[in-house]
Amino acid sequence: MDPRHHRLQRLATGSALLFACLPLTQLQAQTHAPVNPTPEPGAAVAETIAKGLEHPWAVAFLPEGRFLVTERPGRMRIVQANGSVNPPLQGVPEVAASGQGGMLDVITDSDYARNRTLYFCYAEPGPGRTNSTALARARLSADGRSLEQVRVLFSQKPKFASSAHFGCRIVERKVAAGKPDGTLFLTLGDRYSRRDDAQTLDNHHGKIVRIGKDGSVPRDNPFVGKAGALPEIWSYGHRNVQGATLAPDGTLWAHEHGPQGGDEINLPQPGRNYGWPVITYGKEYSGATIGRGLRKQDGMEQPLYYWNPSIAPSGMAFVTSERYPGWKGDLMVAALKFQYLARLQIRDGKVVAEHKLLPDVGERLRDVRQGPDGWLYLVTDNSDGKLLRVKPR
Ligand SMILES: [Ca+2]
Repeated sequence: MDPRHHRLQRLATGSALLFACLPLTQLQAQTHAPVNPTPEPGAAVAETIAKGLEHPWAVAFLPEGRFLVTERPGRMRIVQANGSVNPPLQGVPEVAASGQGGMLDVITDSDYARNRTLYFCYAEPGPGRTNSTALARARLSADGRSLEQVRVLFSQKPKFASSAHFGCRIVERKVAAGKPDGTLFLTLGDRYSRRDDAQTLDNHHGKIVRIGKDGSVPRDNPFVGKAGALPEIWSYGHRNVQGATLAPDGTLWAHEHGPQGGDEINLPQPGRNYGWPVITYGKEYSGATIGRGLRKQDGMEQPLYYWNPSIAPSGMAFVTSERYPGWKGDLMVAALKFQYLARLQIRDGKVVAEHKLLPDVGERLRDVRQGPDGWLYLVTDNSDGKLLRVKPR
């Protein structure tokens, strides 16, 4: 192994110990430094609602306590409140189900009770072996058996032959007083081998885009009318964003997979550059530095928080309910790599503590959402995947 890599590792370990010894007030001053997670194996339990789901990727919520779950190989199913799993919905488009690609995120419209509308994203097949992430709108049929009026609102450009880094979280934007503004955020990965594209605006690799619910481009998007820039782009310089949500104040929060180390949380603002691959707190999987090995550069945003080692985050949700004593306002992040649910305490807009919940689930966690009943729900990334409800012990 590269001796420089050993030195970096020693340095990283040294800083982690230093930060662990600092009181919380000083941690806040260390804006971007990771905090040592505190294991809390006894703080929560996971109740199994349903199993036998094949690589479920997302869970959304329907009236009467029902769930809508995607399965990565290309299906969407309703899970009844009692946990019984319906047959797959009819009318789902063909997906490129390979590697990380397939049927990915789903959300329901804020006015679902009246319009039965949902939005979903997936790996959309293109010519040859190419694909890219697409965002579609559909209506659930009155009998709950099929998707109707399926319409693709957006397709990531360019299509590219890769089975990795699709991003693919959807967030309905809400502005003042929780009022929807008629637009959706969609997160898009860099397709793994197109990382440099994340720094140029003539493509959708490594971007977060904002799209009208009717497929239009919002006129107040930051690059509208700018020569050479695609007008859907909201923010850029991202690697692979598999978690995004709105904070209670309406701010967009997102996390993204770093390479080896350097998973990040960002608050993507319009027109800003989040740095990948020019700046990163991670390294190549070989241990080599990425680019010039920079962590900061003018004109590029620092992450709010980062993980080193990487936890491979997927899904995120703020606790806004009263279901969990002491957790209100905390940010929950599901982890694929170390198979735990992270509870991040936020003070003055900064992460001041991280707690590791549910280490005993023993499966990769793909999504975390808070349901309309105030409980947190998870799906596990497994060929026999589960839908779980989190309860305080
Ligand atoms: Ca970054």
